[in-house]
Amino acid sequence: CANKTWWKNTEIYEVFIMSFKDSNGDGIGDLNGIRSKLDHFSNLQIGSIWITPFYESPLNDFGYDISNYTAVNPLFGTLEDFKELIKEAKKRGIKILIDFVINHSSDEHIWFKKSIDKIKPYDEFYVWKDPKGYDSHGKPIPPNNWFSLFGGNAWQWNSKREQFYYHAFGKKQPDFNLRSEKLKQELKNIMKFWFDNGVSGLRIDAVGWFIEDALFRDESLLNPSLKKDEYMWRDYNHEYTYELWETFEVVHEFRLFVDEINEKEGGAERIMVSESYTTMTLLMKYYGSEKYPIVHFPFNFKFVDKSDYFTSRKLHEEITEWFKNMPKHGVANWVAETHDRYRIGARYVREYRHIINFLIMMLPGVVCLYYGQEIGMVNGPVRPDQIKDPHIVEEPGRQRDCIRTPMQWDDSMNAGFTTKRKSWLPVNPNYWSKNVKSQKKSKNSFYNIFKELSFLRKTKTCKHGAFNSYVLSEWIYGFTRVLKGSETYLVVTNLGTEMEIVNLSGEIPNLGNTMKVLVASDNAGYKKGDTVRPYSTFPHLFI
Ligand code: TEU
Ligand code: CA
Repeated sequence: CANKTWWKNTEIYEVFIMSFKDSNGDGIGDLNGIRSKLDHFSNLQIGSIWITPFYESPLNDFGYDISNYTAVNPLFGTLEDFKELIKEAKKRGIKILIDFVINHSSDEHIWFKKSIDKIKPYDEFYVWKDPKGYDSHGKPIPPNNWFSLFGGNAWQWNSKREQFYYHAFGKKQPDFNLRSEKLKQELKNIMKFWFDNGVSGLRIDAVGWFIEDALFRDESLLNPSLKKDEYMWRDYNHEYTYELWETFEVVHEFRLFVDEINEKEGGAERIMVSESYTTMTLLMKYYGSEKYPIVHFPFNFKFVDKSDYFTSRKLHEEITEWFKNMPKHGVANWVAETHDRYRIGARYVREYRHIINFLIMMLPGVVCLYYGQEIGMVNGPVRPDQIKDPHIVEEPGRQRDCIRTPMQWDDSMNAGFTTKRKSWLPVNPNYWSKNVKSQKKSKNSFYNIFKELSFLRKTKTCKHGAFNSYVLSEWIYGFTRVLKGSETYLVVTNLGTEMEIVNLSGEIPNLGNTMKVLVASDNAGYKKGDTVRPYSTFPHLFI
C-alpha cells in the first residue's frame, strides 16, 4: 500500500560508501558491502539510508565529481549490484536515498568536453566567461574576484575555448549553468532514471551554489581593508554567488518534476532534501509553501555548526528556533554529523556524543545519522602522509579524512571493514575496543543504548506526540513528548560537569507520579528528585 508519509519521521543514515564495508578486498567500500550489512540497519530500525556518490567519477572529490550520472563506478560495483541492494533493502522496509550532485560535474564528463568545443547544446551547460583583459605578459585576467570554496580563484582558464570556467569547488568540478533549459531537461532524465531504479529520495548537494549573478559582479569584502592576496572565500559576502533567488526557483522546478512522478506512479512519496549551510531565514525558504513546494526539508545543521558546550538555555533556544521558524506544513529534522564536518566528539566535549544522540532520536521529525554515530565513533588519526582529501574543512590544514575513517565492525584486522591489509584510509586504532561486535555484547554500550533509543523512537508518542521544551536549571535541560492516550516521555539531560538536582515540581505540567527511567546514558537508576550525573541523559516514562 502506498505510504505517502513514510519520510515524516524516518531515520536517514548516511553511508559514506568508500568507508562503510568493502566486499571485494580492494580496500574501498562498495555497494555489495552495504548489502551485506543490511541487518545492521534492521537491528537499529533505520528507515532509510543515504548513499554518497557511487557514480562514474575520477574521484577527485570522493565521487562529488561525476563523469557519468547514470553509470555506476566499477570500484563500487555495477548497476545490477545497485538493483540488488534496492531489492534486498525493500524486503526489510529500508528506503534508499542517493546524492544528486548537480551544482557541478567532473571536468571529465563528456558534456564538459563538448562544452569546450562549443557543441550545441552543451556549449551553454557550464558557466563560461571572457577574461576581464590580459596582463602585461598576455595572461588572461579572471572576470571577477570570486573565490573557490576549496581555495584560490574560482575561475579556470581553458585555452581551447579561450574562456574561463567557474568552479565553486575544485578545479576539476566545473559549475553547471542551471539557467540552461536543455541542461535541466537532462538532469530531470537522470532523476527519472534513478527513480525508475527504485530510489526513494535525493539529497541535493551544494544547492546554495546553483546560480551565480548574471552580471558577474564582484563580491564585497567583509573587511574592505584586506588587500588582494590577503583574502579568501570566507572573507567576503556571498551576495552574487550564493543562494540567489533563482536558486529556489530551480529547485522548485525539480520538485514539481518529482511531484509529477509521484502522482503518475502512485506508490510511496519520493523526496528531496537540500544541503545548505546558511541563515535561518534562507534555510526556511527551502521549505517553500504548500502552494509552492521546494524541498521536503532542508538539512538542519544546528548541531553540526556548533561546538564547545551548551547551557540549558542555549540548547533550548537552538532547538526551539527551528520550530518557531518552520512553516506550518514543514517537517523538522536533526543532523549532528556528516562527512564534511568533524564528528561530535571532536567539536563538543566527547561525552556529548550520547547527549546529542538522545536529543535527536527523541525530537519530533526526521533524524539524520552518520555511519559510526551509533557506536560513538570519533575522528580517526590520519597522518599527513595518509591524507587523501585535497580540501580543507573548518580551518586550513585540516582535511576531512579524519571524519571518514572506515566503519568499525569488529576487532579483526582493519575492524572487519576490508580483507586488504591496507584500507584506503587507516582504520582508527581504537577499533580494538570500539566496534559494533563488542558493543553488541556489552549491556551499557553506546550501541545498545542507541538501539534502545531506536525502539523508543518507533512509539506512537515519539512519532506523533507534541513537543515542549524546558530550561530546568542552568545545566539541566528537558523536553516532553506528549500524546493523548499514550505514554508521556520526558527527556532530561545534564549538560554540565557536575552532579545536578533535577527539580521537576511545578516546572512541567501534567506529569504523573510514577516515573520510570527508560534508557540512561550512564545507566544509573533514578528516582524522582534524584541527582543527575554530569554529561548524562535519560528519557523517563511517566505513568
Ligand atoms: O558539500 C558542500 C558544502 O557546503 C560544504 O560542506 C563543503 O564541502 C565543506 O565546507 C568543504 O570543506 C558538498 C559535499 O557534501 C562535499 O563533500 C563536496 O565536497 C561538495 O559538496 C562538492 O560537491
Ligand atoms: Ca571494494
